[in-house]
Amino acid sequence: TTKLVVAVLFGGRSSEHSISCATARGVLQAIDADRYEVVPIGITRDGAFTLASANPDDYVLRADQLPEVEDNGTRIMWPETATSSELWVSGDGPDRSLGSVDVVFPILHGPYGEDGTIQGMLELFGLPYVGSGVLASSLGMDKHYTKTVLQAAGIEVAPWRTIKRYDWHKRPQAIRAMAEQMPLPVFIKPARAGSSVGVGKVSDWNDFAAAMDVAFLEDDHVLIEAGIPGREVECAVLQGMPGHPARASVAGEIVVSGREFYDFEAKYLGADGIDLVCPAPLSADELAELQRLSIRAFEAINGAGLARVDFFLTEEGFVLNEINTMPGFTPISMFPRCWQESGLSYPELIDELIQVALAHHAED
Ligand code: G1L
Repeated sequence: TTKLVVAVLFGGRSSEHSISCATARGVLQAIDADRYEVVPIGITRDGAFTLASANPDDYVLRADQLPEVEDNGTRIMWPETATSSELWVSGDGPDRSLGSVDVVFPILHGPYGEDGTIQGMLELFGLPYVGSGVLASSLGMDKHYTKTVLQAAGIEVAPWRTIKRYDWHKRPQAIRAMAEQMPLPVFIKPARAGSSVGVGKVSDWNDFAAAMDVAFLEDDHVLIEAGIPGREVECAVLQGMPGHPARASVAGEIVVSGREFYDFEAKYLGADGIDLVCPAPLSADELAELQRLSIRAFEAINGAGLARVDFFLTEEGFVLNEINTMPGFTPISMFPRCWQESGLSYPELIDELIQVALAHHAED
């Protein structure tokens, strides 16, 4: 039997270029080499698609040195019609074929990564790919629209207001007065930004304007969100094979001690004061409710492949915080850990995602 060819797409023009490289490292290292052949496609910070190194050790994430896709001069050429899945490479000698690609694993974040644009490109090429399609990817990227859709699906979300940059600059006093109707603390979040960049916690209204200005550096829409007191509990969802329902993992919990909240450094550089606990201590009823809500949220955004759904567990029940269609996916990230605890190892998870992507592509 011949191996399935998996194109792993990573890097890209995003602030999370290095996180993406570190995630690709995990996938390159863990993917079952007896069944899959990897074509590593690195996107440079300038947006060039290159044939990158397949050596996982070239993508180690360290605090003092972040991994990066370097421009080695090669260029990937995509199929010219949706009836071909043959990729070519130029720039390292005569143009040559990389053979037919069976499925693409897009490990990309932020603008041009998980906002649906790469997914749209892959749709145009007719290539099967892992994860959500155009709509869910685009929704998942935007906190305002995600909350709007989930609220319409009957899922409780934290109360929020969305402010446009133009309005903020025109009427900052009125916006502050409106915000002051909410109890403190409030969280200020750019509508579209990855990994907590630009997010601020406001515990004193005198800090409000500065937090808004910081958030507006990341996007021209900013959310003012009520802080929800409660535990931060998460669930990992996997799409089923065609005709089968999505499945939800055991719960994970983020236990913060000594940090204001779970920020970028804490998430990716393993900073002190943050513990990812899995399985999280929940009653059987609480877990069942968490799993039901997570699957409902996944379906409400028309998710495919996978999603991590984050909640606050309050005295009145679960309040959805975020749904992430491209969750942290290194071997030590919450999503793989939740599935590990549910009986699916990291290599099995990668395998499952690829097989589900292929099966659904064959269905349409
Ligand atoms: F392809 C999948 F499975 F859908 C997929 C793609 C990307 C899963 C997880 C991710 N995650 C990332 O790309 C990221 C961790 C680099 C986002 Cl920051």
